[in-house]
Amino acid sequence: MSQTPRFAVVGHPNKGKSSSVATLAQNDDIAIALEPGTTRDSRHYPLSVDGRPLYELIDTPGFQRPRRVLAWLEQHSQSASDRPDTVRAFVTQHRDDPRFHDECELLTPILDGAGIIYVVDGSVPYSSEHEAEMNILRWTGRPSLALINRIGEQDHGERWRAALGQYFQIVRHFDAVHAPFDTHLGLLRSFGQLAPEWEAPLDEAINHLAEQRQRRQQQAMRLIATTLAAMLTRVQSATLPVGGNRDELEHGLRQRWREWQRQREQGLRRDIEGLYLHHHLQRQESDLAWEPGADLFSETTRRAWGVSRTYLATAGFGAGALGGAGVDALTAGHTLGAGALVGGLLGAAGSLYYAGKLDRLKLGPLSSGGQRAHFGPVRDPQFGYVVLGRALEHWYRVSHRNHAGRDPLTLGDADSHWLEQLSRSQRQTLQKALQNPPRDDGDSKRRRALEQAVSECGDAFLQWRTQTSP
Ligand SMILES: Nc1nc2c(ncn2[C@@H]2O[C@H](COP(=O)(O)OP(=O)(O)OP(=O)(O)O)[C@@H](O)[C@H]2O)c(=O)[nH]1
Ligand SMILES: [Mg+2]
Repeated sequence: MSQTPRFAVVGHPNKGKSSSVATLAQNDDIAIALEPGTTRDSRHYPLSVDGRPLYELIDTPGFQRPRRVLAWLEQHSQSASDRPDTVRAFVTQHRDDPRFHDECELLTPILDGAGIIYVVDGSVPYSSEHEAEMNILRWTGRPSLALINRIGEQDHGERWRAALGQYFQIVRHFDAVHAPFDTHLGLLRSFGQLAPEWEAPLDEAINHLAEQRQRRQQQAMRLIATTLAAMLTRVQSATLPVGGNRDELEHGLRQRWREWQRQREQGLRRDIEGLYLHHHLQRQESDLAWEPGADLFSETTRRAWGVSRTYLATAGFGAGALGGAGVDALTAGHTLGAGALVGGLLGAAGSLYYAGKLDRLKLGPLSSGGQRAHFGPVRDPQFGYVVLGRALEHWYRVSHRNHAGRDPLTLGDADSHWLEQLSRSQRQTLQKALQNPPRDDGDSKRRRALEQAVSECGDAFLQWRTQTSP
């Protein structure tokens, strides 16, 4: 029997059952709420990769009358050998009894062959009121694992562990909202230990999920590179009629150019969220803003930070701001703490604001009279760093967010210190790629160069966050 492993997630009301299902099934459609009794009926949530189901989780309502149920079972059982049948008989007899609706809902998938995942809240003290439901679950005779999910601050995990260990084959800690991806995989490995026939499919599931995570990162970096190319090369055009007001036209084009950039960035955010199956995520992020006077490579900023021109150039940044001098040409002494300063410089100026140079309005003749006016593209590669930093921060947060999370995703100013993880040659490659973005779909050499540079940035960002996060 090579069935997809199925697990019914059961427990007391309001202990994080739906949260555990949402995270492990990567599904943010599932209702999660502070009120007990949010889940009324059992629902199946398969997790598939490339259309292939790997395992299935079943969200269930919480136990309502476990003592009454256990009393009934004890009355109707002759010996330990008939206990699973007695549970089945209970469900058959009470299926239409509204008093036991929740118990019948949660027991049915278990009787149909699902494994048991029993969820408790480890932040509240253990109490024996759970014993009736744990007994009922034991009576089903199905493979079982308990999860200690801490909803609040306090930790009563040890007492819980002592009690749960008497009823369940395996006991694990799992924070459905915050557990990192590796912990999800570790938990799946534990599921595989519950029954011999589940081991191979769950090992396979783990491999598929790990590969999928790698693939998603590559896809995300490609999406970011494509967006960067579009934003760096954007030209806004319009027709200036004979006798039209040039300043007015330029002002209008500038506004439209900025609005287009904002929309493009928002589109990227949604694409990345879609890639990671976060369809209902609420995001709070300041729009990309253009602030006069925040020019990162202005003389004032440079002096304030005590950075030399040589430093800026050798660190691989700001070559564009140095009168177009090629990065390769500049190799002068750079014994200073280059990385730290670059990070500091970019970080301090705030990643939110961009105040670099835009081409002025360009005008060309039209055969029908009037002139064709073009605004953009942006010329300062600093713009690329701002867009890239914001995009990587968003990608990191989305890719590390569990599907049980219901808090809005708040993105502040991105910190640019991740740039320090790049080697000097990687910085230069990045700088070149941002200065020479692909201009159209056919520009494959430049496109590949930008994709490669962004992909290295993704790894650097990840490395940096792993070092800085607790
Ligand atoms: N901080 C934190 N909160 C959690 C965690 N798990 C659940 N919660 C919160 O606890 C509350 C209940 O979570 P649910 O997942 O809806 O619980 P449930 O067991 O499915 O509840 P019912 O369906 O009502 O029985 C929600 O407000 C969750 O956000 C967790 O691991 N950490
Ligand atoms: Mg629920």
